[in-house]
Amino acid sequence: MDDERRVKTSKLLSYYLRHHPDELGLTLAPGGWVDVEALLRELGARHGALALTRAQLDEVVARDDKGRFAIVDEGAGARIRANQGHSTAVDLALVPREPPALLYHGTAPRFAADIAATGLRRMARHHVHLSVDVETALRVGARRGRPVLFAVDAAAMARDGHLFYCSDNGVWLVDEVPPQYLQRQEDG
Ligand code: HQG
Repeated sequence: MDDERRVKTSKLLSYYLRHHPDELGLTLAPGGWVDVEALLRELGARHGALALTRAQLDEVVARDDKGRFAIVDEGAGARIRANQGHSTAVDLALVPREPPALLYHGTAPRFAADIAATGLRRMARHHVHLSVDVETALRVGARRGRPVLFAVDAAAMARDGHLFYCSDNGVWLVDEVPPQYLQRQEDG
């Protein structure tokens, strides 16, 4: 499968598995899982040009640049999910974990003043997304132009009772980051 089609398919999977499973007549089971066969059938019915074989789906999942999806293939039929990033109501069955002392968030200049004043909010997603390293955070922020970087004092937040989760693809998730735990980093 060429890169363009893989990326297109990954975006389509994100759309349905994170945000609009209902549009394919699918319901996310706890953990965000759906039946692979049902997904392939419904995708084929609605997006003929992008119809996928199971092998092609496996390739999209395996080669996704951010590990956005997981497939488990055991027992009663294979299941697939998006590892994080949902806006639709789903219980991802995440288990709280102790975060690294520092985490990072990259964003756009136009949001920086609000964030510094009111903290990070989860906006349309289930959680605020944080990165383990500066480079990843800058890449997330650069989706919206020149990135602005905040460091998050995750150790202090954890001490103060905030729960952190880590998705299977290494994104740290938290309900909110109040402004006192944020430190805007100098622009590089
Ligand atoms: C901003 C991508 C104003 C926040 C990435 C962000 C990530 C505020 C935007 C994942 C705010 C929300 C998530 C406040 C937060 N005032 N703006 N108080 N609090 N914001 O896309 O973290 O490709 O929901 O800074 O790699 O940018 O989808 O979050 O700019 O992992 O797999 O509101 O999405 O992954 O935007 O990105 P998003 P995000 P995927």
